[in-house]
Amino acid sequence: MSDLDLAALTQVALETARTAGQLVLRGWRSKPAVERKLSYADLVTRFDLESEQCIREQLAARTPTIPIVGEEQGGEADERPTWFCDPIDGTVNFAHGHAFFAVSIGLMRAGQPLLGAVVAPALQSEWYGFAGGGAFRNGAACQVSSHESLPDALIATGFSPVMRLSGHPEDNVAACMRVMPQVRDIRRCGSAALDLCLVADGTYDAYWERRLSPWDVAAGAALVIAAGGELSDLRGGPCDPSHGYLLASNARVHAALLPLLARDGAPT
Ligand code: LIP
Repeated sequence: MSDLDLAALTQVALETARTAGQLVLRGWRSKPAVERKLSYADLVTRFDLESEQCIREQLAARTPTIPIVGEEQGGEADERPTWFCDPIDGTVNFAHGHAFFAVSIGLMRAGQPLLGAVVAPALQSEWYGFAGGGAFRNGAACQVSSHESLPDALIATGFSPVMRLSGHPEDNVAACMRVMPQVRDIRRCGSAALDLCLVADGTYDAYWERRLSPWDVAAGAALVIAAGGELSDLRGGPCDPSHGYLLASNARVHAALLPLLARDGAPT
């Protein structure tokens, strides 16, 4: 299989995410034991570890030449196309029995998102697609919304566990306080992968967050591009998923949002 057969590789990512999704669903609402990682807001369960092992075995078997980077076992990315997998994005939700979590598998080359598959088993929903091939939700083609102005916009964001560490200079709360009066409403649902999918299928008009990891955004970022959306960093520059400062939108509200976000200690 050529390593740039994007349609076939999207199918590999989707089938792998479905299998891991079924494994994770068996643990949902089972009150799994949690371990803290960076902080009380950064958790891991045995289902995160088992899901990643399942993903790695499937990808290694079907695409042996493509390196893998994952949230729990890590990995190195170079200029080659590389899989970025998050075994459970939204682990805090999963651990508390909330349905908003997903298995996310994306392929990126040198920071450029190429394709993605995101499976949310408790929501019985899946999103997949690749740049130039379109984006799909549960088998139906989807695209970003057509809202032109902020008062009509539903916007999502999040608060990375890193920033919750005491004394951290960056503050996404101030940005929220600036955005909230300008838009229809804000959502904080706890999974970057799903927030990006909801921009790609037109549910949200935009989503921003700081200090995300490449496995949180690789798949969803590819779907926003495939669905006709816009991606940048918080100053409107090129978005580098390994840097983790991201604004994704329907492209129509992007310019109006940037001035509200490009402050508060954000390096870029
Ligand atoms: C989560 C992100 C979410 C962020 C959470 C957390 P995880 O990733 O997807 O956007 O707000 O704090 O980082 O840790 O569940 O894979």
